[in-house]
Amino acid sequence: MFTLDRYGLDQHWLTEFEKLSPGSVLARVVRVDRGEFDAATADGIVRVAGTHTCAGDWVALHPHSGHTFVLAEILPRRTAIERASAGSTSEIQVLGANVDTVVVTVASDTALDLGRVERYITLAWGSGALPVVAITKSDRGSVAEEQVLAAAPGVAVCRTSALSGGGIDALTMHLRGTVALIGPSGSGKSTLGNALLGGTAFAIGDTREADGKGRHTTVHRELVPIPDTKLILLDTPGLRSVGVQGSEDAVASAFSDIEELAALCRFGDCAHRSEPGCVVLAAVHAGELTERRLGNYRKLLRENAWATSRHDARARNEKLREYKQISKSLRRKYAVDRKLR
Ligand SMILES: Nc1nc2c(ncn2[C@@H]2O[C@H](COP(=O)(O)OP(=O)(O)OP(=O)(O)O)[C@@H](O)[C@H]2O)c(=O)[nH]1
Ligand SMILES: [Mg+2]
Ligand SMILES: [Zn+2]
Repeated sequence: MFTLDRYGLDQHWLTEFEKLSPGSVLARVVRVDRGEFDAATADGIVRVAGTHTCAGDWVALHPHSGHTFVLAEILPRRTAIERASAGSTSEIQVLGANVDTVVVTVASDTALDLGRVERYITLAWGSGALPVVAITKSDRGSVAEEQVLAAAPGVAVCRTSALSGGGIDALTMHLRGTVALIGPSGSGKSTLGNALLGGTAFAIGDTREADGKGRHTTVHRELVPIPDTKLILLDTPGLRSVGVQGSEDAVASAFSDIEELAALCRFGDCAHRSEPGCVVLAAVHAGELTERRLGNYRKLLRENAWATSRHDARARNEKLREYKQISKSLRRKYAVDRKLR
């Protein structure tokens, strides 16, 4: 039987839904296309017209003519994976909503890019979900696991092979609720998703031998329940860029080792550049912290601050436009009033 339990329905969502006006239908967004989306309801998957939803959202739908539905409301998100999109716009893109675990895939068959791992981990912490690293394709090479561990303090790191099935059970032990797979194109997200599902729900691409880059096979974010478990997978397309935005806390969580050291520096406002009694620099000199990681920490903090100010500036501009609009219409009204007088 089809039930919403398979899509993670719990008391929280029932309570939120009950606050809404009666007559609507509770559903979870499983896949979004332009202006439309598929949603799971208690009676099965339905196609809905509506925008601004994201895979994983819980929504209220209004029955429309025939068997179609329209979006009535998006229930407040418990977590959201958000990135600052590339380019000059200050848009924030939601990659997944109401996710409990974020699996960051790091492929064994491509050069290890620790800076990129740190970005994904920051994105994951910022979502409010718990990050886990899956080192994929372990049958095709090995990455320096201790380097990955150092780049992701406090995060479980599992070595997996979808080909041999190795490490899949160990990874499953770290998963809870809705599980988003994020990572570069070609890093094996969809293949890992299929291994976790024990079937083939997600399309798999091949890797260009020349540069090891993926082909951007997955184009939709899609939610699929794992049979006989409480887990729901969210496969996502590989990202070309991962802009960090919105929360200093996310950077602090991703670099908790540096934050802990910084708390011990002699000066409260230590910039860890050349200050005496700097514990962060001492760790670098002792070889306990890499210069690279410290540099990336600074970079992500800067980037985060910049994205936040850009976003605030946009919000200010919108407000300003609104005021201008109001004062324009007021002026017009007064002009009319004067003429009438
Ligand atoms: N040998 C081996 N190959 C794997 C493994 N996992 C993935 N691959 C291969 O890696 C390539 C890319 O895998 P995908 O699962 O499509 O990668 P993806 O991360 O979903 O990529 P996008 O959808 O483009 O973001 C495919 O050719 C897979 O067969 C693995 O565990 N072992
Ligand atoms: Mg894919
Ligand atoms: Zn310092």
